[in-house]
Amino acid sequence: MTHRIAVIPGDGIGKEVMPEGVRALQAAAERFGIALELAPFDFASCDYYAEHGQMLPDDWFEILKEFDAIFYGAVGWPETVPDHVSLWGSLLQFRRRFDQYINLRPCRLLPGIKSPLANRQPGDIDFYVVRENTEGEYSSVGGRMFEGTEREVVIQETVMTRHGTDRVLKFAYELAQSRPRRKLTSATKSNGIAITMPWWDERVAEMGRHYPEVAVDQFHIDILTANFVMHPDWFDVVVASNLFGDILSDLGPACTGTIGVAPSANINPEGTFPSLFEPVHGSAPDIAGRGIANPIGQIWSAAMMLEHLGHQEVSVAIVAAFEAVLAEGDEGVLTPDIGGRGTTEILGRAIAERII
Ligand code: GGG
Repeated sequence: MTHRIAVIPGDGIGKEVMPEGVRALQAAAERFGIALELAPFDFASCDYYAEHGQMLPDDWFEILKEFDAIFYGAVGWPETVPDHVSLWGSLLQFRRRFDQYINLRPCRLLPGIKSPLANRQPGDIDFYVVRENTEGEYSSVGGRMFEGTEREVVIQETVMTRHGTDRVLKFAYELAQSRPRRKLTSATKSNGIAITMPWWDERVAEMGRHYPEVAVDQFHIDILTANFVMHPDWFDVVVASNLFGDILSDLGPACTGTIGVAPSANINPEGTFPSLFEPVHGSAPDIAGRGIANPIGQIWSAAMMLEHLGHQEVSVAIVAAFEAVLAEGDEGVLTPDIGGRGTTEILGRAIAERII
């Protein structure tokens, strides 16, 4: 069986880390005898926008729905396209139209990488953020009135549905139940956001009745971010709304030394539509074009994609490969964000060679 994968590098460092993600995928496919068909696309990028006046072709949904998975890099080039236009014109369309309602973001301190937090060793930080991915604070409900005048009014609604909330909570509870610690943390802010968030807490409690073995706690998002820094070892599975999950899944990897290694899976669990795999990081205009971006977030996302496609052992081999290269700690190989002098390509090649 051949897996058909749409490959979309996107913008900025997305174009630099994607070749290394593809290199790892091809090395793994060759070594484990998996048939992959990789189809590159230039849309969902600000370069495409510059040429066509939109981020995606009109028939993007018809094109991409035929694939088994989408492998994405990063979006955004604010010099040419405002960030909200590029994001809403591409990645958020994919998440919504393909009903990728789970955004699964592992956060793990890897061997050889120094956490900025004192005295943290691999094993001390190992949790998942499960982010609601199609509604919540990322709604397009709202508008502007009296633009540019003294009376200007801007409104944007948070949209939470029982259907959308319960399905992400169910996924998070199932994940927590499958892990040894069986612990779930809910991110809330029900003291200040006094309509949607108390309701979120009620749904967490209601869903918990089906999972009596899972220990549940909840924190307001402000103290939760502080506890990510002070006590990252407390967490096992953290479930959060769209915005809170986005923030937590940048902060978590930052506590593990670099956001450059963090992967993510935008999953449509029913398999009705393709799921999408991308690093957590964005296009990073500040370092784009220098060839120094860390490719591990993209490579780890490739591992998550292969696991999703049923190749657990290949996924494990890819993770083992980058862990081995990190543990060796060769400064000539590692990228600058993790203390080395290497390039995106040098690190990517070293990892691909280690996939066995
Ligand atoms: N590879 C992820 C990426 O490009 N992210 C850009 C971004 O700003 N994403 C916001 C989000 O995930 O909601």
